[in-house]
Amino acid sequence: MTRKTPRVEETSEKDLEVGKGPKHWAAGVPGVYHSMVPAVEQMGLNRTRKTVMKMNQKDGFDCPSCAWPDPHHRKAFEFCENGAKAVTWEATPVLIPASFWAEHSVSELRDRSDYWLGMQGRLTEPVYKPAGEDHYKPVGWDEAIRIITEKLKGLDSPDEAAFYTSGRTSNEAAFLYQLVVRGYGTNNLPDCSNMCHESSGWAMGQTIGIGKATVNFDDYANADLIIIMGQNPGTNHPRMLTELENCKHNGGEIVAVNPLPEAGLHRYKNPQKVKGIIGRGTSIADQFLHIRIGGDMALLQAVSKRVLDAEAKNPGTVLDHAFLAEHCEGLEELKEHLAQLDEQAVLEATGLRSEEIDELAARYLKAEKVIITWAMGITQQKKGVATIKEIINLLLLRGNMGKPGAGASPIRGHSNVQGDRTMGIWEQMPQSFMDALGEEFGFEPPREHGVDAVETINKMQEGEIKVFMAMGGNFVGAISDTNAAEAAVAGTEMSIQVSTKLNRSHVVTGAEALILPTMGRSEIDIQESGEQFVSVEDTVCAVHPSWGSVEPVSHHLLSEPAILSRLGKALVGDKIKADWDGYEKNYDLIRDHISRVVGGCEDYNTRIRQEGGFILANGPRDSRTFPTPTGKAVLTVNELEHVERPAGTLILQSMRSHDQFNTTIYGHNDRYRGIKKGRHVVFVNPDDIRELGLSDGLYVDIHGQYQDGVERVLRKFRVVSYPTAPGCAAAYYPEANVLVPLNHTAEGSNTPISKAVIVRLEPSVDQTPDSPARLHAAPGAEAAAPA
Ligand SMILES: Nc1nc2c(c(=O)[nH]1)N[C@H]1C(S)=C(S)[C@@H](COP(=O)(O)OP(=O)(O)OC[C@H]3O[C@@H](n4cnc5c(=O)[nH]c(N)nc54)[C@H](O)[C@@H]3O)O[C@H]1N2
Ligand SMILES: Nc1nc2c(c(=O)[nH]1)N[C@H]1C(S)=C(S)[C@@H](COP(=O)(O)OP(=O)(O)OC[C@H]3O[C@@H](n4cnc5c(=O)[nH]c(N)nc54)[C@H](O)[C@@H]3O)O[C@H]1N2
Ligand SMILES: [Mo]
Repeated sequence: MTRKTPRVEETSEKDLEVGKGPKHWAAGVPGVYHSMVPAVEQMGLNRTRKTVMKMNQKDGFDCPSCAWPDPHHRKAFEFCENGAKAVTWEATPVLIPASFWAEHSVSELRDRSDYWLGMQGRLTEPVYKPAGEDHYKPVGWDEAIRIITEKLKGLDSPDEAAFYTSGRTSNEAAFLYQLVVRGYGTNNLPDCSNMCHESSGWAMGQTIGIGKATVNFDDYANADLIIIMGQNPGTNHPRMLTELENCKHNGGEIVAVNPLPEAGLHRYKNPQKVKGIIGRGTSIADQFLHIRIGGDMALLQAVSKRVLDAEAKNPGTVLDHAFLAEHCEGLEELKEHLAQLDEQAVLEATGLRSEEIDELAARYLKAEKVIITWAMGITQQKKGVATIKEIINLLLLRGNMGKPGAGASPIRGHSNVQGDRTMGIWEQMPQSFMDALGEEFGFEPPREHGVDAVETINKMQEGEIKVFMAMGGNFVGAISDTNAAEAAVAGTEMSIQVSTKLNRSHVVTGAEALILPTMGRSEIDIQESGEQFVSVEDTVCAVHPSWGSVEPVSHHLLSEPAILSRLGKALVGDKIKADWDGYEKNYDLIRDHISRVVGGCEDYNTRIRQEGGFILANGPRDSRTFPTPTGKAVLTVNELEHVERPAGTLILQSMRSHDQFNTTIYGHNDRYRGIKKGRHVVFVNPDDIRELGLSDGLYVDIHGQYQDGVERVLRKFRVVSYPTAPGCAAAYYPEANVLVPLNHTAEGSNTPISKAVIVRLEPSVDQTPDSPARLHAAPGAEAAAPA
């Protein structure tokens, strides 16, 4: 079954094709077709049947793509095009052969693209790169664990190591990981969430007492109004479109707020229905607000002000007075603050007309049940935390929380990023969690907070973090300021990656480096006590089991819990009361601990086995109880600020194409935006193209304008004339990370501001399409294609 020599062409941007602007519909026949062809081609019919069709089924595995929840009544095909891509990429029977490591030096691999690296196939054996050498070489599992343990035990302090987690890690692995790390003695547990929904966690924690969505799955279809802000569900949460369609069928309205007219927000053809396949599909957004980047805070304040003005005109009829009196505080301060709101400043910040804001306010006032959803367009902003607090303000004013069809709904990214946090993957877990952990395992956990993602790079730069371990993910590829980050990692003494496939973080390494290959979620996990399952939590707090369904690609692989049991035994051993050998044999033993340590997870082993799992309790959603210090939800006052754009510059956001999962590049097309065979593009509004003296199709160098003396530039990106909001440009992540300064982070959450970087576009010296594109330079050097 194994094809050992992948046919992968290195990327070249010379064949780039640009179509006619954004598509107006998403999914439909092309969606299903596009997903099945590569699956069958790469895995064969049998493996495709066992993977794609087992995804999100009750006896199957949780789709490893996004965190969108599953419906109660599941169809035979409970997957989307991008879920199929994710599982094909993971379950591919293409393996990296043992000869690979001798054939390719690490420095040679550093010149390869993320796409090429990922397409080499699955990692199957642990490999080690000694200091001073340029090749990884195979090592046994025992030897790998010994090398890591020796290094960690030799550090002056456990705080000289950092332990990253990406959001695919299961609850069982996450719980074990934080136990190993805290047992070792540090809270240095940065995670992908630091770069993702951290702003949501902070804003919601401070206002309603919990950093999670206050809605259930059924609420989407039952809302009168759903406002979608800074999110592109057609690409990143495609199954959400079904619920939006259901909402519309039930008479609900949908408003999209986005600087880009994204395909799925406009028209949707449901691939699950014959009507969707042949018909025109459902038109999704009733109103589209073409907002300027970073303008959401102003928009939300302006809508809240209109709500308060309506109340002043007809006292007693607009606000939910009973709810506000019983459950909220801060109303008077908010009223006073918004009375001063300057409409001119709002129009400038949003780029919208007053009438458009009036229309949104009218829709909000008409609706009895409102959900506001959001994702990276809101969180990865300087004012991300404040903007989400304004979302909460607007919802609270009319009691849109803790009742059916209403609530706040951050839509998480990675499939288990929320569960990882619940299990203790956070550098700042509350002391109550530490108490429970210490009690359960008979030790004193470290109490001081650890470092987040950005602080990890800062401390590497200062030489204070010397060892970096990652449970999945691609930290150097995902974090901002690529060149600085790569130099920082290259300056460490050891880096360790637990991974399924190769990526940038395996080739930009510490002096010593290890790769520990692991099983993916689609694979059957057999241990001494029998077949194991793991569990995950989705974006609406539903916790459910996930059973692998295909043979692992190699029997040398260990599961994540097995790797961690072995590391825990060697590194922490009997310093704490833990049955390290037992955890690997039987994951129920890990879940027993989770029952006793993690709030809301009591009787975990029983409840996870109920059909469909269980839903974690959530005070604001279930009973309008707000676990804040005063027991009330807090309406907050936030000073308005918008992104300044000096003359001659643009505000650049970095986003995902339709053919990628974060730093994993599946292919080079962005179908809904009309881009084919390339990624080095910058989308610019036609008026800005004219004003800046550029032209559609011109190659430009994108210069970052952050004033800290560091030159940040991406060379030779093609200008694509596109209906992005005036003054706003867009390019793809991770390439654009070169332009995001490390310390350019959101206030309060320290999340990199990936959605608003000020840039200047200069025509490239070389305007020929056929010079090879090279994105990655040596760590520390300017990342550039040949000039
Ligand atoms: N297929 C696929 N699925 C994924 C992922 C993937 O890479 N591929 N990634 C997963 C992860 S980890 C995450 S976090 C989610 C990400 O899901 P999204 O947040 O949808 O991802 P982005 O592509 O970053 O899109 C951000 C959206 O915000 C808009 N935006 C940018 N700036 C602003 C602004 O100032 N205001 C407003 N209102 N909008 C703005 C952009 O135009 C874009 O539509 O998706 C998850 N699902
Ligand atoms: N400029 C810019 N930067 C961004 C963003 C942006 O919008 N713009 N988005 C940010 C966001 S929202 C996020 S979440 C981060 C993402 O940051 P990460 O989560 O670190 O990155 P991914 O690309 O999702 O990680 C992919 C790698 O995970 C490994 N992997 C896949 N499945 C498994 C598994 O089952 N087990 C293990 N152990 N490994 C596995 C594979 O080796 C794969 O190469 O990036 C952030 N960075
Ligand atoms: Mo994310």
